[in-house]
Amino acid sequence: MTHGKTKVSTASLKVMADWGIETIYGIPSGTLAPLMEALGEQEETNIEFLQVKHEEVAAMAAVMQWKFGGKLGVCVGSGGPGASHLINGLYDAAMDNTPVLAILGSRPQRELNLDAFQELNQNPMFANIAVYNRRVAYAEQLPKLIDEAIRTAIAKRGVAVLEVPGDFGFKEIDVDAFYSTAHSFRDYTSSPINVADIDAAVEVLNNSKRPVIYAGIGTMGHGPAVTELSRLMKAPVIVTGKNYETFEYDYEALAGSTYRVGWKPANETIKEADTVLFVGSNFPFAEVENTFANIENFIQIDNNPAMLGKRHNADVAILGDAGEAVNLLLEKVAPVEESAWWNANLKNIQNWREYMTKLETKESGDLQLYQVYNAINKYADEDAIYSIDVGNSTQTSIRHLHMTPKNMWRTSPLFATMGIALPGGIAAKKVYPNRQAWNLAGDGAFSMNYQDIVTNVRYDLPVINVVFTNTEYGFIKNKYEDTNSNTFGTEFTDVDYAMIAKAQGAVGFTVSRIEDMDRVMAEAVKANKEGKTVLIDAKITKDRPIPVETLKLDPAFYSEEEIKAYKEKYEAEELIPFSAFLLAEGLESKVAK
Ligand SMILES: Cc1ncc(C[n+]2csc(CCOP(=O)(O)OP(=O)(O)O)c2C)c(N)n1
Ligand SMILES: [Mg+2]
Repeated sequence: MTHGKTKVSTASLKVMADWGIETIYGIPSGTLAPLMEALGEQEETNIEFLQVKHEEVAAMAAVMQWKFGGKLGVCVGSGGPGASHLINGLYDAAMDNTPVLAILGSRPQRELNLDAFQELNQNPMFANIAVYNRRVAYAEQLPKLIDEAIRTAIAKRGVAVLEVPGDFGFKEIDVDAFYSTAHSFRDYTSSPINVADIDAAVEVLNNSKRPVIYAGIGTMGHGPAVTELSRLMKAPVIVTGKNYETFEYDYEALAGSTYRVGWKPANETIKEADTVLFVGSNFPFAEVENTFANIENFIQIDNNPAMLGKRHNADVAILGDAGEAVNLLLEKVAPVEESAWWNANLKNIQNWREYMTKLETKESGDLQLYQVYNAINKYADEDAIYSIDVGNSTQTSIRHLHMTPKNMWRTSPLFATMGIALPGGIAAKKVYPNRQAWNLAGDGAFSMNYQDIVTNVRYDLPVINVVFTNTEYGFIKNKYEDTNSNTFGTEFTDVDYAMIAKAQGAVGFTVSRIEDMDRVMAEAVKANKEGKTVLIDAKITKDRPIPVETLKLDPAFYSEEEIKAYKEKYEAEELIPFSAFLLAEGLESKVAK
């Protein structure tokens, strides 16, 4: 029985609302006219249209919204150029297993395939990444396909793209001619764990002399259990770049992560360990960097069968939830009382921490990035949320932000697109209006999307933006120092980012001396607590953060002069190679002989 008619676009919004969608990010266009009209009416759904200044920001904010624990993000792009502007956000989502819905406008149905203005075959742009990628064929289908796209995105943890011919949304359908499947959605549960696999892992772990736990994103939420297992087995914990908030920064056996965006201890201990317990990780550098070359036993836990053995041949494979598996191991693994391996690791980690602290707590001089973090750590709320860009800020945030499981930190980890952090700040505030949110970005990355500070201001999403201004693409320049004979193309012009913030209605600060950092941060955080979007333009030195993937500290490999030059360049007089700590504990180094 029908009770009247409704517009197809309104019906589609109702389906979205039923799935809990609250916000659509984007820029209006002719091809999106019916959707915009329905959003403007706002009678039957309360879905908000959040207008951004660049569709890339729309896509990135929608994606980061899910990463920060929010509802499914939706972004819209006009047929043609608006759609193609969504690409970087959607590619990040695909590589970071993040559900998102992108709605693309297009020509009205009877104008399709005429090579008309702005018309292009849009679905192939997303064919490489989408788990759902269709064009609506007739108007009445639209609410059903919106539902299908949402369900598929969430179930398959990926990108759903729906192209909608520009006239469809205006058509009318019966009010009871559509439904959403939100109420019947059931997510996958992990498969029950095979006890024989746990026993096989226990056997290996009990016989290992130099175990490490490699804790990937699958361990998120299970920090205490992994820490307990680490203490029980006397195995230091290596984390992956995106998993720092799982552990207390102060955990004495936290070795950080391996490779470039990492810590010294992790890079050293992975070369000396004999057994790795690799939990819920897709560490993408494993094969290319030969991370596990010196490992004798590789035990892997993952809830996805497609991951088992992917990054390294697994001697023992455990399919199932990381938390459950770790708890089963806790019941069965034999406690280790005394361990020279553990002692050497703790001392090595302590040595690294002292070095970090020394840099962070300098009291005067030209501002370096380290002291900016010191001020952030001092003034950040204990449950602060961090949206981090790509560049040195990724590397230095995982070193210098003192995170705990009360924080959240998100970036573009695998696609690693610059420009992600500002949209992430917008999304963080949408998800948690009452939590303090930070956008930490290099000047190059910030320059990609800084037009959208006004979006923070307009929609009352007050974020603390910190721009690390070194007038260069530092992360790339640093790489060129190691690989090229020059650093051509990496420098750029200084810009007054505080003025850019002010021009958009935010509060701007500039700081270039260590002595002023504390005061500026205090003022910025105060203004932010009063509801203002703020920006701190931190004019920092060009000092390169220490490259830990090529440590030049060990006399077994480097001459006295090389070591001296390395220590001087990175102010690292106190750093000691791990091999020395092993030796002091009566252990041989596998690499330095
Ligand atoms: C969209 C995009 N373009 C280029 C790159 C390559 N890239 C990675 S880091 C980086 C430099 C970042 O510079 P900046 O934001 O100034 O930070 P810094 O490293 O100087 O602190 C570049 C160009 C990228 N990851 N993403
Ligand atoms: Mg820079």
